[in-house]
Amino acid sequence: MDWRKDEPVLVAGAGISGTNGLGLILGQGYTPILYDSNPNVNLQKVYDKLGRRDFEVVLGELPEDVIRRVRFCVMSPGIWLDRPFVKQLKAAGVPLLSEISLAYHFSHGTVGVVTGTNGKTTTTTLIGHIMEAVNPETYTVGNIGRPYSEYVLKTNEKSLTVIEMSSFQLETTDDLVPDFLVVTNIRADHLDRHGTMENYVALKKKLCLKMSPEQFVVFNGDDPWLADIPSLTKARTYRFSSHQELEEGCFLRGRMIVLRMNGQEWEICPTDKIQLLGMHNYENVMTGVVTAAALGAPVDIIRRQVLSFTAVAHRMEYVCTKRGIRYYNDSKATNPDSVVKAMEVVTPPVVLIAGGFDRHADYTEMVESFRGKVRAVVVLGTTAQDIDDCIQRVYPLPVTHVGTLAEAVRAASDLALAGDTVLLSPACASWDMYPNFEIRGEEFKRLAREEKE
Ligand code: UMA
Repeated sequence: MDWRKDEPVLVAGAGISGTNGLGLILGQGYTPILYDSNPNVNLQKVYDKLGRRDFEVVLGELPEDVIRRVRFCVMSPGIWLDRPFVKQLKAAGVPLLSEISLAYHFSHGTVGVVTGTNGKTTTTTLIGHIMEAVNPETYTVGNIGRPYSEYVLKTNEKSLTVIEMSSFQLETTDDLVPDFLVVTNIRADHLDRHGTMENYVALKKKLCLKMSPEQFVVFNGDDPWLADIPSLTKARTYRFSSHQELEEGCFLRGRMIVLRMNGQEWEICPTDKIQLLGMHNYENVMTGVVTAAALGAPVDIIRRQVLSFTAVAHRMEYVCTKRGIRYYNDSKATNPDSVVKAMEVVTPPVVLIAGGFDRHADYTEMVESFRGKVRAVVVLGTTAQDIDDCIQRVYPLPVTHVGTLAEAVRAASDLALAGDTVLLSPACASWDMYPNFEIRGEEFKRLAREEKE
């Protein structure tokens, strides 16, 4: 997309994506207009962050004359495309671009995208951790919490950028053709926004459609939603699998992670040497191994980096032990499937803290995974009653309702006995009570650390 520096560009959303997207184009001499539907947005914070205030700001309703003036609109991922102002923009023929697309416009070097439902952050971080040892100019950005716009001007022809992308970001990303694409797995998620599973899956696969034979796609070979990827793309494809040996790709042979590529085979390491727990994490490691190998990383470096890799924050993160009770922060578990994964690795008995923003998820499978592991559940947030109802139907357990995370930690600590684990694994996004899951996780960690010795 080409546009003149004096043509106004609308940047919708004054959060992390919007302010960084705005900062990027402002710094390049373009003419952004910042728009936020929230009339009470803290503009001083935005001005302080950017260190300047020489740009137009529109809050609340978006006036017609602004819609008529703008060349295109940079969309923050949290904005649903069915919002009236978005419909007005579309009707006026204003192109919508994600903040990722905007940043990509200024990018150099190799660019890869990691998407899928679960394991995106761990996989993005692991690919970054392996590739940093090969190429010091490696950046991990995107949904991981580090906006692409903040880093893109540092890139050059030698750099490698690995972008974690959510389905929200993919909705308005059409011109990005990555050098490699990784799709970790598909589970039901964000269906409140995307409507059907088919729409959601199509978003996760859309970037492979324009890729060419010198590029590659890595995908989960055990996931039926992804099986048609080789027929959708001209790019080379590599799979990983925890169920079957593959002719090419990365797979488990017993406990050994094995890489097979270009007719050669290497044993990377046994799973019990990895500092992450659970089959889903072994799958994340296999994804990272095959991606790094396809990028040309030497196997001895891949092995060394896999062995030194530790869990990412807010994902089954050990916090502290108080009165013999272990506290774990899994705030990043924003859907029920992530809680199932937590149940596979947690040491029982567990007192679980769950609940949050309502995305109309089905909790049946999650509650099934509580069997023999969970002693009691503390629920909070908009979904508290739905989770309680599901527990009473599927696997009845004592459930305590609370109003705040502070009350939840207090109640869970009272319910837990020495030797138990208190686990925050909410199954829901945090947006009914917190700006994001990181702040929810930080608060949980602070509260747990304040519990009596
Ligand atoms: N806003 C409007 N109109 C609307 C909706 C929102 O103006 O209709 C405004 C809000 O008033 C607010 C701003 O938009 O001022 C917030 O923008 P945002 O919700 O897009 O959030 P950002 O701060 O830009 O953070 C986003 C991602 N958030 C979402 O996708 C909801 C972050 O992912 C991401 O780390 C960040 O960009 C950098 O790329 C978070 C997330 O929860 C971690 N992601 C979901 C997930 O992982 O499941 C998708």
